[in-house]
Amino acid sequence: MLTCYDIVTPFASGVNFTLVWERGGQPAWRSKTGAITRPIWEDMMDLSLTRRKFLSTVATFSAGAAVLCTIPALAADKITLRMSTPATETDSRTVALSTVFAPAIAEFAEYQPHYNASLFKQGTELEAIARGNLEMAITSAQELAAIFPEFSIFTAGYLHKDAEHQKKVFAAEFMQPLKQKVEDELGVKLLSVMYLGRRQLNLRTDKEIKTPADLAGVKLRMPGSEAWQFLGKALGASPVPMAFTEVYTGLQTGAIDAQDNPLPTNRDVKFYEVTKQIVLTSHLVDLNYIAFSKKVWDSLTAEQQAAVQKAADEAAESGRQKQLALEAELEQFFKDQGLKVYTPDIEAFRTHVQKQYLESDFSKSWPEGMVDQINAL
Ligand code: KDO
Repeated sequence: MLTCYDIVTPFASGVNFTLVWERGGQPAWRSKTGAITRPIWEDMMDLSLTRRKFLSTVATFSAGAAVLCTIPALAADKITLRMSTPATETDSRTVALSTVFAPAIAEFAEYQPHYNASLFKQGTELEAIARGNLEMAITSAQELAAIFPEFSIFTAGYLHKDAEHQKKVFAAEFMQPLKQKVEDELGVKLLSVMYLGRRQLNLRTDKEIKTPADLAGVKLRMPGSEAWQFLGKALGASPVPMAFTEVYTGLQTGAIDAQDNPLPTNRDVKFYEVTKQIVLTSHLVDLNYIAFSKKVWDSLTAEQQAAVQKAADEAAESGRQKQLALEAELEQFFKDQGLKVYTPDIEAFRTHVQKQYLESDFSKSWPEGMVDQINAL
């Protein structure tokens, strides 16, 4: 129990009460002797009293009574931010969150990461946040597209140019209504964009892949959602849905012939141990968003919100720089592991993939003129 301040209440003038906040409980009035305890809402008629309202109440009352309130005792009552992801704890994005994001907000929040989809299955995190069962996730445009079809624009192959372009798109004016919709309708705030990297094809077979036609019949694992499956098809392969955490075994047993992920991911989860080649298609400059519960966001003070936003942006930047550096050096690493690493006919892939997207139902949901706006950035 945290004892706070001596204040004179407007409800019991002349009587000196101590306002107490019980950890995980409710604020209450207590007499100097500790004899009377009654919930504050009996006085305030406010059943939805939050900690934030409690603080402002204290400020109001104390101003009237000219008694100083000190807040520090309440700082011990931190919020918990559970974050669920299929990624490992050594992934650049998760490292950035635990080493940059978490310490920056440690004063008022306890960051609690859960890796390898150990808390929520890949693709179910947004719903978990919406239901109040999770506070944070590293989500994808493909997952958002399953709820808001217009997000499929960011899942289209060969659209984003590079990491900087992703940042500009996320910060662009035209992005605002989309972010707002996710906030209003799902209760999820997209804080910042994280760079996952250029997705490359990674096969357990050694047949050379030069054009989309060479992928005919290749069982290419893609994550579960429709937008991901479409990308696999657009590349010319036969897409197979499979969770990220099952891919290594899928490649090892031959349940799938190939998977696609950026080079840093391929190294992080050791896909090179069970594959023979990496084809540098760079078919998707992939991103993730730092997703944050709107309900939790609304419970924070303006200063705390600013701190969370800043911490998220700094973590995203730190992760981005690490991924870029890794991408630059890993080609040699895979060659040293005995894999073939080569560039196919990129123009053939680009033309094939872009045509499929423009002719698809996905493109019908894209906001008018947005492809041009993205290309113009
Ligand atoms: C994957 O399942 O292949 C993928 O790369 C999809 C991404 O959106 C993201 O979920 C990622 O997995 C995980 O964070 C693991 O790196």
